Amino acid sequence: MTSTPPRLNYQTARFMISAPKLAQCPADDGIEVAFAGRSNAGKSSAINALTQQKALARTSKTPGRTQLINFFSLGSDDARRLVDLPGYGYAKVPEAMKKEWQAHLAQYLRRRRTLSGLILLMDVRHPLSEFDIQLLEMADDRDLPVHILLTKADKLKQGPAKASLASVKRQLGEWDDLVSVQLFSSLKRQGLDQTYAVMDRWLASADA
Ligand SMILES: Nc1nc2c(ncn2[C@@H]2O[C@H](COP(=O)(O)OP(=O)(O)OP(=O)(O)O)[C@@H](O)[C@H]2O)c(=O)[nH]1
Ligand SMILES: [Mg+2]
Repeated sequence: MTSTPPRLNYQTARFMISAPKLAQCPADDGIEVAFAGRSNAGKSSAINALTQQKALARTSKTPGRTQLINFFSLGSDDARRLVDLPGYGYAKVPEAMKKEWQAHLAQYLRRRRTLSGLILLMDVRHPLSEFDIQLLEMADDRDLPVHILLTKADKLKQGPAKASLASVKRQLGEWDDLVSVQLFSSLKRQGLDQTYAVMDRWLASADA
């Protein structure tokens, strides 16, 4: 099977700015696709794999590393952006701080007009946490399309990975008009084409 190259050149992504909360984000013009998920799910690794840059988004063995909303722009203007959102659910973070990050994340998801799609990452071995479900509900409230990446697919054999995919699809029953799902591995570069197709659809609109 030959794969069609992505329409947008994701390799041109470059770091723009980090914002602690919605008020400090860049002007709400253009189009954004945001990456959300539990701490350690592989958000930063996925952004690096998709943009073919080793260290664009910082990855870490220490969960909870990405605590800011990080913006990356594509192409020569800042009209199309990828956004690395703070991870949630890291056990060792004090409860008050967790609540604060979740509030900033929720504000971004609810209010950001230019957000045109959400890539929601979940470790293929631990999908659909309580907060993942809350994000799906927030997205549903504003009719925001969500594409789920079941990450670290390389950690499972093909059979169990497919079983996890089928199980998540089944559980998403009520949301299936807005939500799609696939297996993904940054390490093995598995599933990139499928993700590009979704991102292209969200980002390549002429009115950015
Ligand atoms: N085996 C495997 N490991 C991965 C994959 N993607 C990420 N990892 C590892 O998982 C850990 C966390 O990855 P990150 O990309 O930093 O995760 P994150 O979601 O950005 O984490 P926070 O910024 O803490 O929210 C790192 O040790 C990565 O090397 C993958 O596809 N396969
Ligand atoms: Mg990160």
